[in-house]
Amino acid sequence: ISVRCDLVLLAVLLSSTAALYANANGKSYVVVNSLLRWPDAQTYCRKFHTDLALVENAEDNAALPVIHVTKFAWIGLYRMPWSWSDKSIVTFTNFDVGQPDNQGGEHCVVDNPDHFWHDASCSISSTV
Ligand SMILES: [Ca+2]
Repeated sequence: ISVRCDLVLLAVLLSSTAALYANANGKSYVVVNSLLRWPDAQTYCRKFHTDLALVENAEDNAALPVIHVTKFAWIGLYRMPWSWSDKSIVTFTNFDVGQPDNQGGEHCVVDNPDHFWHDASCSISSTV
C-alpha cells in the first residue's frame, strides 16, 4: 500500500499530533502539520512519502483523516488544466459552492474542514 502524503495544514493553530492515518481504496493518507506553500508541500511529500494526496472519488474524500476537521490543507490538485500531482486525469472533484473562483490566480487546491475544496494561491502558507 502506498502512503500518500496528505493535507499539509494551513491553519495557524497546529496540533502537536504529528500524523494520523486512514485507509480507503488501498490508499493511506498522512497528515503533515507544517505551514508550507503548495510547491514546497509537494516536494516534502515526494521526499518523505509518495505525493500530495489524490482524492479521486467520494470514498477517498470521506476517508480523509479526522485530525483535519478544523483546518485547511493542501491536496494534490492544481491547474491549468486541472490535474493531479502525479499527472493523472481528474474524474472527481468536490469543490465548495462558488468554488473554484480563481480570484487573483488560484491554481492550487485546499480541502476545507467540511471536505469541500477551494482553489487558492499556491504561494500562500497561512489560513485561507
Ligand atoms: Ca477560491
